Order: sequence, then C-alpha cells, then structure tokens
Amino acid sequence: MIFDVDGTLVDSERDGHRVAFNRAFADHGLPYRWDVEPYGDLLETTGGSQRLHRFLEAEGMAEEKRAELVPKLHARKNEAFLELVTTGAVEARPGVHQLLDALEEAGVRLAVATTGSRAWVGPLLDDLFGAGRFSPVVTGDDVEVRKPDPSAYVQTVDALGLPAGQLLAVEDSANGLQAARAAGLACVMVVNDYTAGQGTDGAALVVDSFEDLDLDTLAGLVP
Ligand code: XBP
Ligand code: MG
Repeated sequence: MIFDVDGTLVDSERDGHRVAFNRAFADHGLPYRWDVEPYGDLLETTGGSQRLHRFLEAEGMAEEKRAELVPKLHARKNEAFLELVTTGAVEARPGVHQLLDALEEAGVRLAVATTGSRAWVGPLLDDLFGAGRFSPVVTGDDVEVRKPDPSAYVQTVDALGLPAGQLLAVEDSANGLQAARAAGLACVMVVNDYTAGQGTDGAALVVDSFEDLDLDTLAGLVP
C-alpha cells in the first residue's frame, strides 16, 4: 500500500503547515496571514514553494523578488513545521496506527508517495510511526513535477518492483487521486475537512475515516 502523507497519514495542514507558513511570514516581517478557511483554496496548489509563489504572485510580487524570497520562506516554514511535529501539534489521523499494524501483520508492504519536502517527511514519519516503517519514501524533492502529476507514484511503483495491479494508493485529495490513477493504481480516498467536497471520480472507495477501513475491504479493492 502506498500512502500519501499530508492530510492522509497525518492531519498536517490546518494546525501544521498553515501555522508554520504564518510563522515564516511573521519572521520575515511580512504582513500575510493564512486563515483556516482560505488555506483550503490555497491547498489546490500542491507543494509549499509552489503555493507561496502562487499566493505572492496574486499579491503582485514580482518574479525576481519571489525567486529570492520563496526559498527562504519555505525553508523557515519547514523548520517551523518540524518544531510543531516535535511538540505534538501534528498527529496521525484516527485509526491510522491500527490499520498500519494490521497491514504489517498481514505482510503488506508499506510505502509513501508525497509531495512534501524531504527535510520534514523523514523526521515526521520516524517520529510518528517509527523509523524505517515505510519503504520506499518518495518525496516532492525526488520528482521533477509534483501531484497531480503521477511522477511520485511512478517512482514508488518502480522502487517496489511490483505490478501496479497488486498495489493500492491511499489519498485524501483530488490532486492525489489524479496522480495515483494516472500511475495506474487503484486508490482509496480517506477525505478530511479540507478535501471532503473535492472530486472523487475514479476512486475505488471513499471514506471519512481510517476507522471505516479493514483488511478484507482493502483486499477486495486489489484486482
Ligand atoms: C501536500 C502538499 C504539501 C504540504 C507542504 O500534498 O501540498 O505541499 O502542504 O509541504 P499531497 P511542502 O498531500 O498531495 O502530497 O511545503 O514541504 O511542499
Ligand atoms: Mg494529501
């Protein structure tokens, strides 16, 4: 099974990345603040750097200025996000730990395909789920193009060395679903508050919580 991270394994956006972006703005003396509701629209752009570029461009910031500022803001955001992870502000979604334990017991291999940055993905996974739990872990830094492009999933499938028909992706968002489907994978969606209204066409199953999933149901989705 190949898991997305943000919004899927962990509730990381509202109380994690969003708060960390705001810390980065404040630390750079910038007047911007991303509130809970508008951040949902910003999430349509995957990747923190890409999100910053889109937002600052809409604010009228010139490309040259953005090219200089965005890497600094993004690095600060990632640091602040890791601080939030270590203080417990980012948690696994309910039912995730139980499902991962059951999958492991059944001999299912666990992998990650995310758009997030390597700087925080590894430490977060180690901290919340135990070191080495997922293999491979393909991050946004490992691919040229982020989701909804299928590159992260294609790379993960290659590294697993298994036919796509034996694999199942788990996603929270329409962008993630599109990426998984374009890589030829069946995909379960476990939606959250930010993604509940998004398109689910082509999903093998859509649920609100990992507590609604069990091994028999998941096994039935792998052709
Ligand atoms: C998640 C994202 C990420 C995070 C921030 O998309 O879009 O950008 O918001 O992480 P998905 P970075 O869940 O589809 O992988 O700032 O490290 O990019
Ligand atoms: Mg996601």
